[in-house]
Amino acid sequence: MQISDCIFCQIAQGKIPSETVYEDDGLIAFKDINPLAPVHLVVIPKIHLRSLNDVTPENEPLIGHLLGVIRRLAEELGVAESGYRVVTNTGTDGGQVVGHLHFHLLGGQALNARIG
Ligand code: D5M
Repeated sequence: MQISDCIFCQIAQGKIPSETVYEDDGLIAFKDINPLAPVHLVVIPKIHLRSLNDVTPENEPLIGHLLGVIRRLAEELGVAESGYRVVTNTGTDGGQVVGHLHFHLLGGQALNARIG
């Protein structure tokens, strides 16, 4: 697949619209198009990494920043105290559909074991 065909790269570049809730130089967070919970965000690094398997030591500060942003978003969206789930599906067996590293932030209800 060409990176130019990557749907999340196109969202990061503003070429495809999304319901963005947070953006900075390194990452963007937007509402999942097919929400599985009252709060369901997708948080991605803007650089194209196919999955967690692609993360190198050089990318680790960015991923640490991403997790910090998720924590702050959980607080802002009012789910921090009640609880939430962060999921990154990786590869075929992990159920990854979009081949650009992304983290799901799910919350706003009691999550059963299958959600995410
Ligand atoms: O999940 C990929 C997730 O990405 C899935 O929950 C739908 C979401 N998705 C796909 N396209 C869009 C757009 N255009 N906007 C918002 N959300 C989107 P995974 O199974 O982890 O690969």
